[in-house]
Amino acid sequence: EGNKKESRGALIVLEGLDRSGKSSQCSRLVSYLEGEGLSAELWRFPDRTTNVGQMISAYLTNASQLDDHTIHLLFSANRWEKRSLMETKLKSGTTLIVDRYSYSGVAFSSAKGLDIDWCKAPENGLLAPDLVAYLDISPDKAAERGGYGDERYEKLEFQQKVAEHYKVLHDASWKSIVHDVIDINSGDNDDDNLAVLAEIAHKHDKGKALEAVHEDVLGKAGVLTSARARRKRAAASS
Ligand code: Z5A
Ligand code: MG
Repeated sequence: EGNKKESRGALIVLEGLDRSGKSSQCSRLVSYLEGEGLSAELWRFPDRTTNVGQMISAYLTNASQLDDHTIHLLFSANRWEKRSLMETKLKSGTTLIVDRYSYSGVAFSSAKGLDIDWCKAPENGLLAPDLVAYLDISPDKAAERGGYGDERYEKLEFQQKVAEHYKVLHDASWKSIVHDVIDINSGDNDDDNLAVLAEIAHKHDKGKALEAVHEDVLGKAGVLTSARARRKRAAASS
């Protein structure tokens, strides 16, 4: 029993604006963890392979129109349809590195003007991440990265609103997230930061029971201190 609990995988979520580098960092992290002999898988939301995912994809590519509430619930349903597989994988010891999760759900829909509590409600009961790392990039800088594609949300003005709403989430309920995760994305110290994320993956696979399903997924993020921040602290105290 005790052993089972100790060997569960960690649930690690990367969040951020379009082009913040989530997909790049997620796959680097998975390779890194595999290199350390850990079982790790890369997941992403939306998962466009399911029926619900195809409806989402059609909406994002402007092939269909949907009411804002409807698409919000579809994004959430897309996570719910994956919940039990997610739980099985984690309990069997696989660490999941997830590219976007509930935080995107709330930030994007509330950026359109939907009530934030209404947006959070359908996320209640999904599995709580052990860590949410927010890749903080300014919308302008993100836009410079090869320009946006032509999906529905890929416009500077809307990304600026989304950034504000991620910040609202952070201030209101993401208290435990440490901002300096950010420099995972800065180019320098990149490998250090991967190591920090990996360390958290290791720590959490021995940590709390997965049964600790969150009441409110938006209030239960883990803490990450980057290698750079730790060095800064060490330098200051010596
Ligand atoms: N959405 C929602 O509304 N509700 C929900 O519940 C969920 C999502 C889950 C589709 O998401 C849309 O769905 C998304 C949110 C909404 N809309 N927007 N915006 P998606 O996951 O399919 O799309 P995305 O992740 O936002 O787009 P992306 O372009 O894949 O971004 P990324 O994964 O963060 O970045 P990347 O692919 O790693 O890198 C982007 C480019 O930047 C690429 O050319 C890289 O080579 C470059 N890059 C990456 N890192 C760097 C660094 N460090 N320096 C320089 N250049 C870099
Ligand atoms: Mg991506």
